[in-house]
Amino acid sequence: MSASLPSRKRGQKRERQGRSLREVLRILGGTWIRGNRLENPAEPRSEGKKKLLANERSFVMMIEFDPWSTVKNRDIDDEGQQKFDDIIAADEKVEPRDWMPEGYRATVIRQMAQHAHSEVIGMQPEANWILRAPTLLRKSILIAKVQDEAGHGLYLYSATETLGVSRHELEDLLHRGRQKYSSIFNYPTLSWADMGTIGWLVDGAAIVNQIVLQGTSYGPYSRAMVKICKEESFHARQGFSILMALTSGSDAQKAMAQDSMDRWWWPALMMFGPHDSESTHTEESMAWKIKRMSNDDLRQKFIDQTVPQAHYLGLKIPDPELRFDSETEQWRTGEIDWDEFWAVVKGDGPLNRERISHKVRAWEDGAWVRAGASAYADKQVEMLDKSA
Ligand code: BYC
Repeated sequence: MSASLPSRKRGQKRERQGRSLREVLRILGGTWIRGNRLENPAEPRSEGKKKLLANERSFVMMIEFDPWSTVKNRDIDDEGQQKFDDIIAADEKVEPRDWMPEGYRATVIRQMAQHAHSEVIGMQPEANWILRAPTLLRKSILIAKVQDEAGHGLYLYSATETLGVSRHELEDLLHRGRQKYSSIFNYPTLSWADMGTIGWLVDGAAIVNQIVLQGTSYGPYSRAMVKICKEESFHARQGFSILMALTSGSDAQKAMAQDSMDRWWWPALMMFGPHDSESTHTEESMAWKIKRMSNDDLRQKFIDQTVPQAHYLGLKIPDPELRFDSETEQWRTGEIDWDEFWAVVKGDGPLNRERISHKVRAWEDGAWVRAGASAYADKQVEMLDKSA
């Protein structure tokens, strides 16, 4: 896909900056502050005042949110814009110290936050099977995998923090349903075979996407991807190993593996997002080199690598229209159920409510740990001050 830089036009300040502040906050899922009033752009104005008290905390958070500083500086940066354009054109990395258009910053925050949330919410379906893993070895591997996902979330929240937004703020947006996480984690894990299928298909899809994201233009995101990809490849292999064991086992084990394949195949294809023609962000994100391949191209890459693996396992792909196109040497699938996809993305999947309420509960239950850690950190600072 070829696209020119969206913010390149000179002499048109507003256009060059890409989006209005209201739009930036909408992308971030944030709150709009007008004078001393606080309101959510998605809600009618009359609700604004009522929200003031309820949202006091997020008011403070949004004030601290760095996009404001970019917005304040919106008129001063022809030189910054030129440097930014040069970095993108030269395929170099944009670093936190660099000036960047507010639309770029907001898009990177949105994507990285969504990615971090996915890693963290993604722990839930697998944690469900830690107590029921069939052997001690499988249990310890699964624990290590789930722990890795927490680590991935932390790298990604840390990378996002370099853009002036804290993990706490992002989690708050997630808890209030203002930011998303991957649709795939709203499906239930009904059997042990699902641990294999998640590793093989879900981590497999994530790797296809993330290998390409190593080349993303935002430096901290790109570097986080390198370590994450290494760990994800272990995850995919452990999933494949579970399925190898099941598909070479008893008839009941084979049936369990096939049932799992039947349930996860289509949701795994949905992980890559809507068709390019329906994708809101792809064109701009590709021009800014945040995304390096489009949703459909990544999905196709995943399909082409996965179909032969399914055949090797002796699993049937639940798609009567699947066929090999010998001209392009690619596997062609039937159409994804986009109604299902959008229902899940909009919060109506099988487990959306459970996933978020579990996450919020865990956050609330952890309040005493955070309080203890802060008190300890304050004490350390006090002691350092005294000894200085
Ligand atoms: N689910 O314009 P588009 C893991 C939204 S975790 C939910 O194409 P974009 C693992 C999209 O946000 C790895 N929402 O978007 C962890 C947008 O809505 P907004 C997870 C989706 O961003 C634990 C709208 O639809 N990987 O491996 O250009 C255990 C239009 O879409 C989805 C990542 O997060 C979806 N599937 O492209 C095991 C990868 N798809 O924001 C494993 C990083 C689309 O305008 N993210 N939407 O309201 C990306 O690469 C990109 O964000 C996407 C979407 C390709 C996913």
